[in-house]
Amino acid sequence: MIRETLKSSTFSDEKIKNLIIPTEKVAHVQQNNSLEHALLVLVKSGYTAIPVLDKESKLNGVISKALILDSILGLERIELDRLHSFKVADVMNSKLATMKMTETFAKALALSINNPFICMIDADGAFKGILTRSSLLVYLNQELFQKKK
Ligand code: 4BW
Repeated sequence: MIRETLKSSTFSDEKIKNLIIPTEKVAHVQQNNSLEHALLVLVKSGYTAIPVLDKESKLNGVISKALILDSILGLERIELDRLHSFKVADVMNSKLATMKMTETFAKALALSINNPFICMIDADGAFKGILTRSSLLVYLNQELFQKKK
C-alpha cells in the first residue's frame, strides 16, 4: 500500500507538497555575482552547495564551496584576486537534478541517491524550491515506521 502511494504521489499532492523548501527560504546566488559574494553566501548559510538563479528566478546551475576553491587554486598558491575577477557563471555547474511538480516521490527518491538536493520547477521552467535528501528521508521514516498501521 505505502509502496503504491510513494510510486504514484506527485509533488502537486497536498500530502507531500510541503516537503519542498520554497524559493524564498532557499539560499541562492545569481550567475553575474562575483565568486566572493557566492563564497560569503555559502559560508554564512553553512551550505556546501546552493542553486544559481537568474533575475527571473529561472534555474542556471549550482555553485559550491568546492567549485570556488578549485577555481582559485593556482599552481603554487591560492589566487585570491580571482574571487573578484571571476563570476559565478564562470565556475558553476550547469548540470543539476531537476524535477517537475507533476513528477513522483519515487523519482525524487531515486534522484536523491546521487544528489543532496533536487531543484523543483513548474511547467514553465520557473524555480519553485528544493527538495532535500533529508526531507525525503524524514517523510519515508514517518510513513514506514511512525504511522500506526
Ligand atoms: O543550516 C543548516 N540547518 C540545518 N537544519 N541542517 C543543515 C544546515 N546545513 C547543513 N545541514 C545538514 C542537513 O542535514 O547537513 C546536510 C548536508 O548539507 P549540505 O547540503 O552539504 O550543505 C543537510 O542535508 P539536507 O537537509 O538533506 O540538505 C542537502 C543539501 O541541500 C545541502 C545543501 O546543499 C542544500 N540545501 C539544503 N537546504 C538549503 C540548501 N540550499 C540552499 N538553501 C537551503 N535552505
